Amino acid sequence: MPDHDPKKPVLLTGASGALGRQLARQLGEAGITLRLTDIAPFPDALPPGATFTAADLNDGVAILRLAEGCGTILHFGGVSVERPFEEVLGPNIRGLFHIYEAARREHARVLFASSNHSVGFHERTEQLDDDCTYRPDGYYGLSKVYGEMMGRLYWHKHGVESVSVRIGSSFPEPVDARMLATWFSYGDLGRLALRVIQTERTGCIIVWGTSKNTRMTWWRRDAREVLGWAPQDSADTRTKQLEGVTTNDPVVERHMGGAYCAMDYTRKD
Ligand code: 15L
Repeated sequence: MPDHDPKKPVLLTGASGALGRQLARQLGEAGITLRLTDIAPFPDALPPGATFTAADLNDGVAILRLAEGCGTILHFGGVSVERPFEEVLGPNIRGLFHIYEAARREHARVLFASSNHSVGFHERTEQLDDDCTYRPDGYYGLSKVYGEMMGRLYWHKHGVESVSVRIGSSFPEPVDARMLATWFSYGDLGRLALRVIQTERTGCIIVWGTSKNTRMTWWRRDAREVLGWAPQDSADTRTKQLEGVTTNDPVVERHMGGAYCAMDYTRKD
């Protein structure tokens, strides 16, 4: 397997989304050469040395071309909330295959933006490690399980390295009681992405994407020491203001995935 080269360009998919824009800014400031792509136009000024090319994840040839010469692919593209199956299928299932095929051809590493919704139906009283049972809470969460599994397939069969980050809630600030556990600051996300680019060898690993939230913890062991990364920010400072910000839906409040679990929920017992 060729050595990972952190100086090669980095392909960032989903660059025009909320997290993509944050990463473009932070990684641009860190001197990373970025190749940005999204189906939607990039709304900000391009970071120095960066290029933007509009592309659909369904277009395998476009993705292969974009990845040419890249050492890392930060995959934040695709459907990022619960949607009907047919809408998830193209970008998140076929598109993910295109990303991993490109990584295989370029011997590139993948950061896969996975989600807490891959394990959303676990109850909030549990403490999960990275090897816990998958419990997707919708078609979106199911596509994240598939993405993590795709990483394993390409690792065992082709030696493609990947870091699946099970992102909690990455927003400017925590806004409700659930986010006292799930909040992931933009700064912690950016520093994690930088370590994924710079680490010599990662293998195929999973990291919980949350800040240093100690007031409420659902997620424990993972492979972060491989990256030498630890979160610095915390939702703890907002505990008093947010602990009462809950819903009156027992399905939402019982499960880690919150509102996603309650969408189209028809179980009676
Ligand atoms: C996600 O995976 C979504 O992309 C984001 O919009 C939030 O809903 C987040 O999960 C969350 O669970 O808070």
